[in-house]
Amino acid sequence: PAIGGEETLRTAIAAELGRARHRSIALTESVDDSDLTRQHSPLMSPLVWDYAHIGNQEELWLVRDVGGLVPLRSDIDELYDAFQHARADRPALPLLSPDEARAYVRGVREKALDVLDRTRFRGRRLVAGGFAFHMIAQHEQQHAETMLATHQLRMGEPVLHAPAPPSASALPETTEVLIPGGPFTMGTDTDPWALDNERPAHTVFVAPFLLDTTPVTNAAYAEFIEAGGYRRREWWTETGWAHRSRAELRAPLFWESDSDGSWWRRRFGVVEPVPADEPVVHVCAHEAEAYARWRGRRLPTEAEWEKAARHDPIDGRSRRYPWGAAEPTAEHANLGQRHLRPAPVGAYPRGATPAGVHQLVGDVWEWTSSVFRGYPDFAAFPYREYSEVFLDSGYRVLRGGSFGTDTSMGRATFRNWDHPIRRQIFAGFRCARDVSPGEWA
Ligand code: AVJ
Ligand code: FE
Repeated sequence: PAIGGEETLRTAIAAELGRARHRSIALTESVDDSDLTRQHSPLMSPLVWDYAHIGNQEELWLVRDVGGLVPLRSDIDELYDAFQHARADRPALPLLSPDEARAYVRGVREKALDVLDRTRFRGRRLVAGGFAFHMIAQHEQQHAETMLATHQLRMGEPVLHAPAPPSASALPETTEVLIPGGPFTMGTDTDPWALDNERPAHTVFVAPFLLDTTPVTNAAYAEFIEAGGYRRREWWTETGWAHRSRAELRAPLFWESDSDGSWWRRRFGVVEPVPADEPVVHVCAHEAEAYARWRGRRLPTEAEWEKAARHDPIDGRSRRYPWGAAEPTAEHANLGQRHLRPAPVGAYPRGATPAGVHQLVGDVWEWTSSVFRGYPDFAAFPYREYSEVFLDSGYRVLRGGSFGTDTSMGRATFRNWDHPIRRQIFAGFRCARDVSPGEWA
């Protein structure tokens, strides 16, 4: 930013940190202490671990590294280092109690805000443009989505409440659109919020392809089930079929069928009929691939997804968001835990790309066919454990964010990744296909 903009940036950062804290407090104050310290699934940490871990990362980066201050608690670093203890082992650790964790994160935040007050966003790369503060705000928001997924796994009475998302106001004109072939700029060198794996900007050539204008809906996914999707081996990859058999997959996670064949789902403690026109959520990459093959489709690659979301064929540049440069509002996308569910397809016409691809950002994370790799000349920054240690290890890239993802991660360069078998994340998918010669000429 311009030097005169330092105060503006400082105010914006304080607001972002405040928003993140507001959300993690809401997610932890809605349940009692036993719910905070219990493990709701072996895939997840106890909520109180996420909460203190958020504070610990903020202490490591903002208080100690950026601020050069003495540790508030150096004795607990090891407990909250995600690489020291597997999630399943975390409940047995001598963790801070809920009250101790609250006092700790509050103490860290006070110091971090002092550090913010005297930070100049120049010179050191760690703070240039506000980077370390943006990174920590996004880190807290990422854990807020993880905590939301823990809430979804939690059994018991509903404790989280949110208004219903908007209904469909304008369905896309077509079910698929042609994304023309040619080069585009993937990733970024300049986005002040971009994390290491989104860099550097580089040119990628993408062959022409057809992309669905919406994510796959529950109704469409139910047709796959009714067509024997889970019983017919021919739609599955070899790895996918082996997993489907071992895990006895029969439907998306949290779905149950009635004796009359209708589908119900449990969503944050509420059991409700599966809504036909919402994007399907809580499917793994193998289920997504089997569905796509059944429909004569495939998943898009990560580069295809990003090109559809960013490339402006008129000026040849890459946009920050599918709809352009405007920051995401409630009109653009279902992000930010405003609604505790995906919105029906067609609910966000203002968030569509100029070519007419809807809801690329928000609602559900979208599985891609790409393994999580570093872009050419990837350099870990500021720590290897954010991205580098996960590269080239069979993690699958997911794009676009979900209803549980904060708006600060709604930019179309943002990359998420997980094991292809994971279903507790808010993940769905959309389909793509090659253009046959002569078609769409
Ligand atoms: C980017 C969502 C895969 O939760 O493992 C949180 C984010 N990294 N703390 C994860 C993250 C360090 C990460 N994902
Ligand atoms: Fe973390």
